[in-house]
Amino acid sequence: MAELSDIANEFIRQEIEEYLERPTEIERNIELFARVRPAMQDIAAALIEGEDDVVDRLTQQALADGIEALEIMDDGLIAGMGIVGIKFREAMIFVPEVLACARAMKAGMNYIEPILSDSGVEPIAKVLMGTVKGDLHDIGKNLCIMMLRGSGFEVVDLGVDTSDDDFIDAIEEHQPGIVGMSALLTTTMPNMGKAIEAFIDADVRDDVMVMVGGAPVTQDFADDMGADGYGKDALACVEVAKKLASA
Ligand code: B12
Repeated sequence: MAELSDIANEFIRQEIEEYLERPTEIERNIELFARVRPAMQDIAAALIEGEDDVVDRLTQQALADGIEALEIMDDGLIAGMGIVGIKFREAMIFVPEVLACARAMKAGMNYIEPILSDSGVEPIAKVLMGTVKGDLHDIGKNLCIMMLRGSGFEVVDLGVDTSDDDFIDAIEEHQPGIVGMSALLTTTMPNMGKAIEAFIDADVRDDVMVMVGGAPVTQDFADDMGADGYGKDALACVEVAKKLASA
């Protein structure tokens, strides 16, 4: 079993010590960061700090040093984002910090995405994501999309204020395995259930798995509307999508 002192990067050691509380998450992150090479720890640290220019530079450097794009994504960017997700869940950081980290992730992914799409890595599944009709909140949806893409899903982003017809047209056009819907307002939450009913009427419900999320959405609400999955945050979104993709 790895020890905290096995992690070369002092900032990462401090993050684990100061911010992680759940024993399973502490253990998992110690094992992870003790295993990854120091250059990847540095990328993760810069991402956690929201330093997009540093992530940009270190990602380019790592690629120039011959490190595989997949390794940089998994061991640097996603590993760092894992800690960000936990800190956000525990209200240790807030939206502006998460957005800075999201920008840093994007700075690295700008170099990684074209290489991965060229290298023939098969996407796990295709996911359509949209914020439902009447709702303009997209920060959470965009975080989910970023985490999904980072985890090997192909994602079609339908944006905000997505009508039932927009979803249905996109299902017919893109033939995704999974449709993800986001809602942040109690007034727009019911539009998720209405969209599912519209999928049934349009005879496309059986073609897709539906996952839902957004701050006011709960597992009970998801069950009541007949969704196949619910995730409370971007980490859970990836877990749910993986489950639905293999169902
Ligand atoms: C930022 C914000 C805005 C921004 C949105 C900017 C943007 N580009 O998104 C602006 C200023 C535009 C805005 C507008 C409004 N807002 Co606003 N807004 C917020 C605020 C402060 C943060 C939302 C956010 O981004 N959270 C951070 C993200 C990361 O979290 P998240 O969205 O929950 O997403 C996570 C999970 O839910 C999950 N998830 C999300 N989607 C999905 C999808 C799937 C499939 C899965 C599995 C998981 C998942 O994963 C995400 C990442 O971890 C919230 C308060 C709050 N604490 O939620 C109010 C809030 C949502 N807004 C509110 C209101 C009332 C409004 C307005 C009506 C205000 C007005 N009078 O005009 C308008 C509505 C506009 C509209 N038609 O949509 C209320 C809603 C109240 C309610 N009960 O319905 C809130 C709760 C504030 C409050 N306490 O009153 N808002």
